[in-house]
Formats: sequence, C-alpha cells, structure tokens
Amino acid sequence: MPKVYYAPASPYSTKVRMAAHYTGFPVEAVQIDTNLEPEELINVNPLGKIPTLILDDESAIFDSRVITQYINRVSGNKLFPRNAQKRLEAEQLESLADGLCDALLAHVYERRFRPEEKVHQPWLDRQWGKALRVLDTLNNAPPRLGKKIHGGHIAIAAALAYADLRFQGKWEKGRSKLKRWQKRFAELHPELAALLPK
Ligand SMILES: N[C@@H](CCC(=O)N[C@@H](CS)C(=O)NCC(=O)O)C(=O)O
Repeated sequence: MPKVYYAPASPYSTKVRMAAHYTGFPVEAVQIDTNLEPEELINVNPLGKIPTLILDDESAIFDSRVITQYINRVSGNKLFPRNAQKRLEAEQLESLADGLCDALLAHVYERRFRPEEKVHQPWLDRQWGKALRVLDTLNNAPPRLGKKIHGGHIAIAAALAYADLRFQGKWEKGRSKLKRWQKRFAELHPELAALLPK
C-alpha cells in the first residue's frame, strides 16, 4: 500500500490525507519528525518536507499539490471537477489555501527557529498581512459546500484548522462567515474533519 509521511500539525499533510480518504485512495499514514531530518525521508525527498507520498514501487511524490493532482488522476477525477473553468477555480482555491499555510508557517518558523533577539518583526507583520488578506478573501466569498466537494474545499478546511491550531483567537474576529463555513464542513464531512488537528 502507498504510504504518506506526515505530521499531525502539518496542514499540507492533512490536506493530502483528507484527499486520499475522500477519493478512496488507500494510503498508510506514517508519522515523521522533519526536525530530525530522518533518512527515510531525505533519501527520497531531498527537501526533507512533508507530505511525501511513497508509492508501492518506492518512488516518491511531492509536494502536496503534485500529490493531490496524482490522487485526482488515479481516482478517475474524484478530487477536481472535469469542467475546465470549475477545475481552475478549485485549483486556485487550493493555491490560496496553501498560500495561507505558507504565510502562517513562515510566521511560526521565524519564531521557532530564530533566537528571540533575532526575530524580525517586519517579516512577521508581512506574513501576517498576507494571511489576513487570504482570510478576508475567503470570508467574503466562501466556496459553496455540499456532500460533493473538491480539492479546494479540502485545502481550505486544512488551512483553517492550522490557523486554529497556531493562531486561535487571533484571526476569527470579523470573519464569522468563514467560521460558519468551517462548522458546516465538519457537519457535512465528519470523517474528513476527524483528520484535522485538534
Ligand atoms: N509546498 C509544500 C510545503 C510543505 C512544507 O513546508 N511542509 C512542512 C511541514 S507543514 C515541512 O515539511 N517543514 C519541514 C522543513 O521545511 O524542513 C507542500 O505543499 O507540500
């Protein structure tokens, strides 16, 4: 069975695990600590990043958007719409959600990996500004939810759960539509919500 290296807090990993579950793509989730640069990861992905998907023939697939496209292909287009315009919209949403994760993660890493006196506040502010702009964009027009969803919905759910995990109480004010969207997502897709970090 294919396996995916992941960490519970990693939003891109959560997205991929949810995408696999939603489409019925069988995958064994193997938890890994990227800080240790484990050999089994860096031997197959020189970037040492997760998620990394390992196929039965030992070939590795990364990053998360390459993985979601792969899952879409092998599942017979269960993850992205076939219609070109709708597919573009779904992919754009995935990109926006991943970009939100990039900004939040840059913020977290700046504080985690630099000595306190070297943390650069303008850099934190810049990343936070990006994150808030994405959150506002999503709050102004949250994508419609139903039983049938696509990779864009899944990516947003994963990114918002990461915002909750690391920035709870700091992003929700004035974004109640997005909070309701999150709740509705969990009501409609409890089996996917179960994969979100708590
Ligand atoms: N663009 C990548 C980002 C992956 C990423 O940055 N993952 C983080 C965990 S959330 C990671 O592996 N960090 C360890 C490192 O950068 O060394 C994707 O979409 O998969």
